[in-house]
Amino acid sequence: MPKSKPRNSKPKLQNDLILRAARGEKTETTPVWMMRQAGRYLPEYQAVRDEHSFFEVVGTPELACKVTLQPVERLAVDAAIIFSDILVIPQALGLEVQMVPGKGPQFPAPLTEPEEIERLTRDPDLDATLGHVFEALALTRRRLDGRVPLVGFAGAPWTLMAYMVEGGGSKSFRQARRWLWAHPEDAHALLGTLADLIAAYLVRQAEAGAQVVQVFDSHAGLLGEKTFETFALPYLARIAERFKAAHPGVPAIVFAKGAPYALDALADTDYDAISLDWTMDPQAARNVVGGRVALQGNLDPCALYAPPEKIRRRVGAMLEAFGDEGGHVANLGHGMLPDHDPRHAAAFVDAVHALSGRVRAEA
Ligand code: 1CP
Repeated sequence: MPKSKPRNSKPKLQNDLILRAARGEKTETTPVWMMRQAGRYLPEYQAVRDEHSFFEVVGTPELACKVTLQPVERLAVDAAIIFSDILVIPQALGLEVQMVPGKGPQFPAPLTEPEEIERLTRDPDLDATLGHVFEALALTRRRLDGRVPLVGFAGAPWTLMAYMVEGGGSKSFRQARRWLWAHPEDAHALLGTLADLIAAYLVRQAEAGAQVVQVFDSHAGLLGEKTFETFALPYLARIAERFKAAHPGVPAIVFAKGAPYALDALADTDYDAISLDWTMDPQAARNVVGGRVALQGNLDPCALYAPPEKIRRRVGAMLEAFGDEGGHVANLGHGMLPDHDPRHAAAFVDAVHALSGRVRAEA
């Protein structure tokens, strides 16, 4: 039985590998977690989803906490990531988002034209709209009891704008990209509103208990170098600057998927680490960023369809490519997929632990 503690005491962190690696330090072993590590590939997550809708889980701290802990308990990953979604920010701005089974998120009334920006709630009260996320973070931090750090996150301005204008997932996000050329000033106004809110949201997440934060620019790769520099980079930089000014000791990670051309500029922002997708070569990335930032990633999520022995070999190659100078957080190059086998996720985590020098403690 755990000893009882005074209600507000902060339990000591027993595993701070990810905090140190994200700051660029050399660690005894390489920390590992997976984007979308809580989700449909886990039967225990499916069991919760059989009883509750997606946004019910996100909106109920007890349930969000429960599914956040599932991969920590099953897989012994080195970080928990709070169960939520990037689309809670558009919701806080007053847009309705529905999770349609088999289709993903859908906005019944997207921002089809710039005049509709006026429909958004300016300056929403974060505690009133997203208080459930802060409560989930505080609860999860207590239940983790210092086992591993808790990661908070938000979507990046461009990625959120892409969903808000397009109305849902899309291959090309043509409507959202149309805005950048047809209505650049309105696009900048929307991106600025999003950046201010996201920065404030991440600051509050750290106050509530997040010990690392990650900004997901999942659709950065749709932009191209110049467009990224104009419509994504300044807003990503603003978020990091505000966040680090408020929480200098909390590592901030940025994931600009599909945008290798962004590495050099991102390394000059205030992010501590850059997450690489699986198409990026770790050594080439290291050559570009030098010692300016730590790196995270980057096994192809589809490599988890290979047999466990092959996963282990690929993990070995990945660790070698990132080198042994430290400053590496192992992860996938994008999220877990719904038909992944949880045993293969375990093979990935165990291989990082074993091959980077640690013998996994027997459960
Ligand atoms: O039915 C279900 O259970 C819905 C599946 C699901 C899950 C498990 C969605 C819908 N969101 C999530 C959780 C989620 N989303 C997390 C949880 C924490 C974790 O374990 O990692 C995180 C970090 C996200 C972030 C997120 N949502 C991103 C960025 C990361 C990425 O994968 O690129 C994006 C783009 C979204 C939007 C979204 N939410 C859900 C879906 C299916 C999508 C993608 C839609 C699309 O573009 O087609």
